Amino acid sequence: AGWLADETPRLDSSVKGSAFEPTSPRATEPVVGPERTVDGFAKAFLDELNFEAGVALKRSTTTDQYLALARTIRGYLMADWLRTAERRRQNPTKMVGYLSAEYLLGRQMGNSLLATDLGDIAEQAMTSLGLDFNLLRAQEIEPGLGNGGLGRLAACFIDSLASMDVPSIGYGIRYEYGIFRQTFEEGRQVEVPDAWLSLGAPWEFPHPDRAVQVNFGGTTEQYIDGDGRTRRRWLPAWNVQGIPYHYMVPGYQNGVVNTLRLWSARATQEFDLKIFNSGDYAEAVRAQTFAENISKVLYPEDSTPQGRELRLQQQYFFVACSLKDFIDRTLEEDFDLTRLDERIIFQLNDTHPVIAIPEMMRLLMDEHDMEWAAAWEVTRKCFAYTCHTLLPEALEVWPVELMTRLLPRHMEIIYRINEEFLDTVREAFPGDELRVRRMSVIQEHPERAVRMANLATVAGVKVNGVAALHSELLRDKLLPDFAALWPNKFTNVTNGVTPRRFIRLANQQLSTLITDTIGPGWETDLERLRELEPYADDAAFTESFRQVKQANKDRLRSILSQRDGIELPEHAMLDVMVKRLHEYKRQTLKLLHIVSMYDDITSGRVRREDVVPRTFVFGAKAAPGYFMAKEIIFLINSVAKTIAQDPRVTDLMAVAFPANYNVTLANKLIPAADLSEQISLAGKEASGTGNMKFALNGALTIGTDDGANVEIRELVGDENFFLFGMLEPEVAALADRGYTPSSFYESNPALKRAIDLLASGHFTGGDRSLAAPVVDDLLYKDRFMALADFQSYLDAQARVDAAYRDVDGWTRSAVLNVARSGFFSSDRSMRDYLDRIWMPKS
Ligand code: GPU
Repeated sequence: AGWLADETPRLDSSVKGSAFEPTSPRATEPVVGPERTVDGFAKAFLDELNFEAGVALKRSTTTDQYLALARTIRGYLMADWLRTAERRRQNPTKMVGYLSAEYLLGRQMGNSLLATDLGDIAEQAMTSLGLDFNLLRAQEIEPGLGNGGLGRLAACFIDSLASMDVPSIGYGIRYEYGIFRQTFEEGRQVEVPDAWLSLGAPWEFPHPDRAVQVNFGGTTEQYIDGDGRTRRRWLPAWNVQGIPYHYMVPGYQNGVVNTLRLWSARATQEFDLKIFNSGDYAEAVRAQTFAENISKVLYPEDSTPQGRELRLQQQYFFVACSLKDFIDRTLEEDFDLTRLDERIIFQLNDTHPVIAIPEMMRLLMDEHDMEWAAAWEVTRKCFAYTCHTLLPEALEVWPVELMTRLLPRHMEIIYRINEEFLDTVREAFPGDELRVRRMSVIQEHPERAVRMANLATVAGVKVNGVAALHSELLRDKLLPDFAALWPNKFTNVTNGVTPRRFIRLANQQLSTLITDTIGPGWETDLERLRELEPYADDAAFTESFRQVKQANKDRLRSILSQRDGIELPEHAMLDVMVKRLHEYKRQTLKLLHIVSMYDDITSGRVRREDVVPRTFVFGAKAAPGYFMAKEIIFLINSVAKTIAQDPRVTDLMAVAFPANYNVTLANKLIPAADLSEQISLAGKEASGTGNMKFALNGALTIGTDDGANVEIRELVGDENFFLFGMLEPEVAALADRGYTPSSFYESNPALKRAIDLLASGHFTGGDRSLAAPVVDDLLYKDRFMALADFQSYLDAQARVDAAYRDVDGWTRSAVLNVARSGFFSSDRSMRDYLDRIWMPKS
């Protein structure tokens, strides 16, 4: 009987000791990694290749070799990983649970080599075996489990948490297909599925034995429990299981390896058993496909959720798995759940995981026997909410009809949370029913729906924006009623980026120059970059700095030539705009500048010798259903092609739009840039994080007074930043007066010429209709006021040209950008979250 029981796979990890192995003497036995020598590495590599993959070196493919190399490197991290986990378990303290539907990790190999400081050893070992190390590294398909800024921020944060040895765990979804691969056909975006797992997945550790069950659908009912209490329970209609996949999150050379736990959906045993019981094999397999769809693909909308049922299923799926996973962990130490907040703070990365709030209530009440009041008391201490937007269309709302059908018990709980909350509002603001309606978690029009941001704000200990300006606008414009009720709930944590990936890995030459100048250690103490300030006037240093920039440009030229067949001029200012394609980010404003420059040259309005040659680089994916974004991509490609074929301008300007901008390409592009374009309409970009990466790599910013640009400019100094455009209050005032873009077109000759040339069909093979969607939108709608900021932008670009002609002045500014941007390390962001939100010293 024992044998049979052991062979039955466990469905439910609430069985004690199955989700997390109990501590035993065995668990503390020392784990010894391979020897840290070239021979030791080569031997470990051959062991992986021969004994794990079953391939002889002589017969192995590049893929075999890449996989063996990856597995060898992770072998060196293993002892630290097990030790970190054991240390945390022996000394349970409050942890950070980062809940995020997206992690835009980027390639793992380089980061793991950096964390272990094994780069040289690995390279020599591969060379000793006659293998091309860089070719193997290039095999890795980056895990693109995120759309853009929000997902990349999550990846930077977990990197910092590990590098700072903060007890923490990241929870998310293991999408089988990440963000689509972008290709261009005749200048138009075509999406290709991102089968990132197809070559094998050497960085992940599946744990099917630790599966968790997740329920959906059905109804609820009242019943009397054993103690005679009236209670409610959920009678779900169907379920799936979540299989955890563990990823190592290595700290920077500190012996710490944290865990990222991503969930993958599988059909439950119940589905499998139906295969035998019903005899309807095909139906059972179909059901399995249905279950597995839940983690099949990342939704490619950035900041504009589409409200699809599968997306709500994804959100609940990963949140339910994660909460159960964590609660089981605390139960292992016989922890009293009424004190759960002493063990965890869950950070909600935007509204995507906010369904965790009613799920926590359900777990505590329905599964752990707590009363409403006690459950609410602890739940409201376990969550904090980060908002990443100001666009009203980006705030998620879920129709009550859908919510009731998919998660009926949660809908009941949300109603009750709302009832009690609205009582509080009525008490604080008697007779103000308009306010009550505005603040309600349930919206009535255009359809009854749950406002996830309101729910998060009601339940969260804190609500934060992601840059100083954004947090202010969030408090005063997006959620002012909540700020009036709970002024102390609102706070700011300015975003940051990890210097390990975005300086050390991306810009090795600059890193060496920095270390040679100020000594080591700046990678984990980025404010130390300040020590570079005096060198802004040091001839030898600035000469080296310029050489580094030129080397990065040369490397980029060769990458774009090989990767995309794009040939770029050797000496030109490199002007870069890389980010998701979105109207509020205003790629069209950049395009108008390019067209205007082209027009000035071709019409002879400027003398050729007065032109500062520029190379413009775009990188941007459009959400597949976002019509206007795709038209803008087409128009940029059309302009790029026309310019490349016009001998009147080819020595003075070039436009490159490499397809499939991703983390890997960002790492090559950003270090090469001279000018960083951050030109969103003021009040629309919550923060931006690309802007920080550029500044830290010595690019100057041309930007609006928006998001983190505000703080970048404050730190680097006005004279090292090209500010233009309306300020947010001016934008608001213009919107109130009524904005008519055509009046700007009529009254500004340069703008009129640029738009007329675009509209003429000059860039679209003579076909005016191809440019019309973008041009007409600009002339008659222009929701993000590109025309209103056009002249100011052109003026700022003229200042850029003048500044760039002064080589020494420009280099000085670039150095100061690096020296003064240490604030934008994600380590500092994590410190701020710890001090202000996660572990405040009350
Ligand atoms: N952001 Br909402 C996303 O990348 N995706 C989203 O769905 C939402 C916001 C971005 C903001 O647009 C950007 O300004 C910010 O820097 C980033 O999140 C990280 O906070």
